[in-house]
Amino acid sequence: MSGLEVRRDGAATWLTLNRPEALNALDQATKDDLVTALRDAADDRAVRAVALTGSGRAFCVGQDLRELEGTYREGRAPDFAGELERHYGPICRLLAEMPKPTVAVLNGVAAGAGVSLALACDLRLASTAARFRLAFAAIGLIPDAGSTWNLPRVVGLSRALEIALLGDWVEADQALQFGLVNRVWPEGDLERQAAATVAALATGPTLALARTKALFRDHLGADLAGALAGEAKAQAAAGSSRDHLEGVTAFLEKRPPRFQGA
Ligand code: LHQ
Repeated sequence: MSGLEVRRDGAATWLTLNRPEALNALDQATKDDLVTALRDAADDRAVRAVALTGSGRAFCVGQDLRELEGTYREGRAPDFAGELERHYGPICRLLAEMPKPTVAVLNGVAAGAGVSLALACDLRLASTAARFRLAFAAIGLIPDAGSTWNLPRVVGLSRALEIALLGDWVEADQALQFGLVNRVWPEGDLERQAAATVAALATGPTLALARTKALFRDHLGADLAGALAGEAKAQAAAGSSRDHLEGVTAFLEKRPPRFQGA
C-alpha cells in the first residue's frame, strides 16, 4: 500500500501522507510518490491549489528512522546528502515553486523534516492537536529540507534559533503566536475549515496568485529597485490575463468574480 493518498477535490489536489502506524514517517516509497504527485500537480493546469496533510494523529514525523536501522547497526553513516538531493530538496522546491498555492493542513504532530515540509508550503492551517518539534538537534543533526532557509523567514531569526537550539515542543496556540501557522481551529473543525480555504484558493486567479508567491520569495533577497522591476514585469502579464478582465468586470457589475485560473 502506498504511503501517499492522492485525491482531487474540485480544482484542488489533496495529498495525504498515509502511514499512520509510523506517524507518517517518510520512507523511500512515500518520498518517491510525493515527488511524482507534486510534479503531476505542478504540470496539470486544471489543478489550481495543492494541500498536504496526514492521516491519523500525526502530520509527519520526518525521515523514517527505522528504515535506516540496518545502516546504523552496521556502524555506517547514512547517505544524507544523496537523500536530500534525491527527495527532500525536490519536494521542498516543488512545494515552494509550485505555480499555484500550496497549503499544509496540520492535523497533528510534526517533527523533523515533517516541520520542514510544512514550512515549504505557502500557508499552514492547523488544528489544536497540531504540535511541532524541529527534533534534528535531539539526534545530532542540523535542520534540513529547506528549514534553515524557511524557518527564520517565517518566524524571524530569534524564534527560529529558539525553536532549533532548544528543541522544545511548540504547541498550536504558541505556533499561531510565533507566526509558524496561519490559522488554528478546534480539532473537529480543521477538515471543514481547511477544505473551504483550499477551495477558495483553488477558485482564485491562479496566475496572479502564482506570480504573487514567486515575487515574494524572489524579492526576499532583492533590493527595492529589483523588486519594483520584477513587479512591473509580472503585473504586465497579470494585467493581460482573462482573470484580471473578469475580476474588474465583476467589480463593475457588482457581482462575485468567476476566475478560470488563466
Ligand atoms: C517513527 C518515527 C520516525 C520511523 C515515530 N521514523 N518511525 C534526516 C535524514 C535525511 C534527510 C532528511 O532529514 C532528516 C531529518 C529527519 O526528519 S530525522 C527524523 C526526525 N524525527 C524525529 O526524530 C521524530 C521521532 N519520533 C518521536 O520523537 C516520537 O515518535 C514523537 C515524539 C513524534 C511521538 O511520540 P509518541 O506519541 O510517544 O509516539 P511513538 O514514539 O510511540 O511513535 C508511534 C510509532 O511511530 C512508533 O512505532 P511502533 O511500531 O513502536 O508503534 C514509532 O517508532 C513510529 N515513529 N517517529 N521518524
